[in-house]
Amino acid sequence: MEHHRACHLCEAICGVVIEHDGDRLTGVRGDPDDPLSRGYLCPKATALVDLHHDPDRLKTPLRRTAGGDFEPVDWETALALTAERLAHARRQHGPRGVAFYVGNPTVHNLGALLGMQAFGAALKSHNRYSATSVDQLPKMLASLQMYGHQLLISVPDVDRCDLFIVFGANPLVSNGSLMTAPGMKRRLDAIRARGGRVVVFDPRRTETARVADEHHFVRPGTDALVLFAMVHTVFEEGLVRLGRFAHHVADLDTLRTLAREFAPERTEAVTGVSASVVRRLTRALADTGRAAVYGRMGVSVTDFGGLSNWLIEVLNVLTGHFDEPGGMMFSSPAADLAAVGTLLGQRGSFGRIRSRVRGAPGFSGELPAACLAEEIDTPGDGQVRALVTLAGNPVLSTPNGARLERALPSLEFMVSIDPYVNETTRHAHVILPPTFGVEREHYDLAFHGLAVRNTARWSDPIRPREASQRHDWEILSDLSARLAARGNPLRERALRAAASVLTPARIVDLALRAGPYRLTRAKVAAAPSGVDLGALVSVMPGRLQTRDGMIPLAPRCYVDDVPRLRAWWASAEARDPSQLVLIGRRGLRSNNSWGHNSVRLVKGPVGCTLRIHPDDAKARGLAQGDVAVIASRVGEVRAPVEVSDEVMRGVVSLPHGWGHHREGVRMRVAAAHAGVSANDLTDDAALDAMSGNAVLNGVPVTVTRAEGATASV
Ligand SMILES: Nc1nc2c(c(=O)[nH]1)N[C@H]1C(S)=C(S)[C@@H](COP(=O)(O)OP(=O)(O)OC[C@H]3O[C@@H](n4cnc5c(=O)[nH]c(N)nc54)[C@H](O)[C@@H]3O)O[C@H]1N2
Ligand SMILES: Nc1nc2c(c(=O)[nH]1)N[C@H]1C(S)=C(S)[C@@H](COP(=O)(O)OP(=O)(O)OC[C@H]3O[C@@H](n4cnc5c(=O)[nH]c(N)nc54)[C@H](O)[C@@H]3O)O[C@H]1N2
Ligand code: SF4
Ligand SMILES: [Mo]
Repeated sequence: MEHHRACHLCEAICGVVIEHDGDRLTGVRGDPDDPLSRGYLCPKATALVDLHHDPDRLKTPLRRTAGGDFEPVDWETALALTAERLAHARRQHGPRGVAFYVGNPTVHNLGALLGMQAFGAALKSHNRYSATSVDQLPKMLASLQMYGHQLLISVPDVDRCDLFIVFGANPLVSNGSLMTAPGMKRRLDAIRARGGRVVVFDPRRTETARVADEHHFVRPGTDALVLFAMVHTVFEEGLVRLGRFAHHVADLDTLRTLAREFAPERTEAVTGVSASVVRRLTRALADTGRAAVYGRMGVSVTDFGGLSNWLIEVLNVLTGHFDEPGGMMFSSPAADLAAVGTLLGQRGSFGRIRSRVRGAPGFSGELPAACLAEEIDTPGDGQVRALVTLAGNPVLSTPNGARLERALPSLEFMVSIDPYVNETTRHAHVILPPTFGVEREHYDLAFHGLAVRNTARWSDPIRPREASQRHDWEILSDLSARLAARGNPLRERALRAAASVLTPARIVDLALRAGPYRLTRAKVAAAPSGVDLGALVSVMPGRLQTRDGMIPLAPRCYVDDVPRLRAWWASAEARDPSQLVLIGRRGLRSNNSWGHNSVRLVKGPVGCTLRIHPDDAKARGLAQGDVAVIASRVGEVRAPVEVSDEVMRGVVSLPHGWGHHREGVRMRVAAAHAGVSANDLTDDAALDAMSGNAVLNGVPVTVTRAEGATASV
């Protein structure tokens, strides 16, 4: 039998056809009729099958015993205990005392995405964290500052673009991020086939760089200087082309003044990108009708992620590639999360709250994830004493995860809503495992809104869940009702009744009806491969949400951050040239920290290796297969060495999401391919001070040879 649905493992949301014989999934292939993915599939899709049948995946709630082990308990016991302990912690320690960390899979999970809103409200925590601040926060901040809404996220119209300039993204491996565009190889090939060009700026000659027309090494963390140099060139060479936005932008003169000091001839020594490259590409950008500048993780999680993301938006606006076909456009989703946000008064906010210990800025009610450990291990009023994690693994995914790992056992109570006992959840007192993948219904509320083509697709579950299982949204709404009722049974009953009416399916239906195409859930569900709603269309200035309807080109927070960039620039010029810096790397068969329990995904060459340039290796007496000791301010790990000139001199690359050797982890396949955690090296003290985003790239490290050890790579 065949079951059509969306792959929920990454942002590409590929249409898949799952082959099954009732209870057993037997295979997965790309759905050729899906209007967005058109049959494309990556190797990770096999995890949909493998993890479905994974014997380590939890089906029953677990409770920690006095001896420190876990025992299975029934749902009523687990949920009642959780609600009681959370309410108790809140009473004892106040709204800051209970923290809530929300991980990445939530965005790929309709029920969790919706359920966490109500749960967050019921928990009333003033200590919220998510993977946003180790990822795309600076892009959302730029949207909020310039377009007035954190979810008005511009995406490259790759299918009509003739010059695609990429800063710090590797879509051939990541399959695209803040750019839902399955099959990027095909789409990039198409740009080149129509005579267009692809240009990549990356400290590593990545899989994407290899298929591009041009690749330029850029020193990690220096993109803001390259981008400022491009803005400088736009002004200096008279390349401003505002087109129909000429009367919709503000602060053009402020921007011009700010960019003055960043002549490409001055930035090249530190960035490694020559002035001639900057000038030539800036001219090409301004002179190409359909062009886009796009940036992702590589520019986001650096010391100047905020400035870099702002400057990328600015460049597109300045050169006439904002909201124009082939440029950076906006999707028009059938169910519009941004519109719902506006309706609820949630356009986003910045700097309204500050973290207790170091005063780091909050974004949309969240504090930087890099602050979580110190909020737990620093005594005082407002100290975090209880924690809820939902679909997150911050021990492996946030900077200085080892510090968090040391802090978690001190919590009075911790609950994890998660299908695995992993590096983070093993510290929980209660683990509540939800349904997974094909077991639940699905609609990509977030990713249709980031897609390079407007489509809509509803996925039914393969069968109703077992009576012994709970969906994420059921777990969340149950806990919400118990917490919000505060012991009043009548109230609790009323809240449960409301939740049983306003199910995720019902909410999607309402949002579709209210959306621009006036669809219904039934209409979308009638097309199991999805509904095609056409290419992206221009929507601005109509959808701008800024108060005055203008696009400010120089918002205050960025202007105020320029002196910090200037100071850093001066110090970088004086830098010791032998100092290595660490960057990350994603693998095609790896999915953040939680795909490694699939046998088919971990087989083959070792994933967790340190890549180092031949000259840097030689200077340290390192050869292929040696084990290197990599040390940073916060920690030290050992990894096998791969000597390769694909990384630029002075840069080493280690993937994140590994390090499954930790005691108590119940993921047998992953533990047998443990690797080490890059986030035992990244530094929780190093934030993009302006935005509060984590710094995961450009981390200073030393690398030495581990005596007597070799490894097979
Ligand atoms: N050094 C370094 N660190 C990084 C990055 C990097 O590039 N370099 N990347 C960062 C990025 S971009 C991200 S998004 C973060 C991710 O950071 P996190 O979201 O904290 O971590 P994940 O590895 O995605 O772990 C997801 C967790 O969700 C669970 N899970 C999976 N599916 C479901 C589900 O349907 N429901 C529930 N309840 N749980 C589920 C998994 O078992 C796992 O425990 O990591 C960041 N960390
Ligand atoms: N296979 C696979 N796919 C994934 C994931 C996964 O873990 N595995 N994770 C998913 C998630 S959560 C996300 S957010 C996306 C991320 O999607 P992408 O951002 O496309 O993926 P990355 O591989 O992190 O790409 C970042 C690139 O930036 C480069 N880089 C590092 N530092 C710098 C710098 O300072 N400047 C510049 N210009 N470049 C730099 C790195 O070498 C790398 O090639 O991928 C998603 N897709
Ligand atoms: S690219 Fe791979 S993991 Fe991502 S949605 Fe498509 S099949 Fe799934
Ligand atoms: Mo991410």
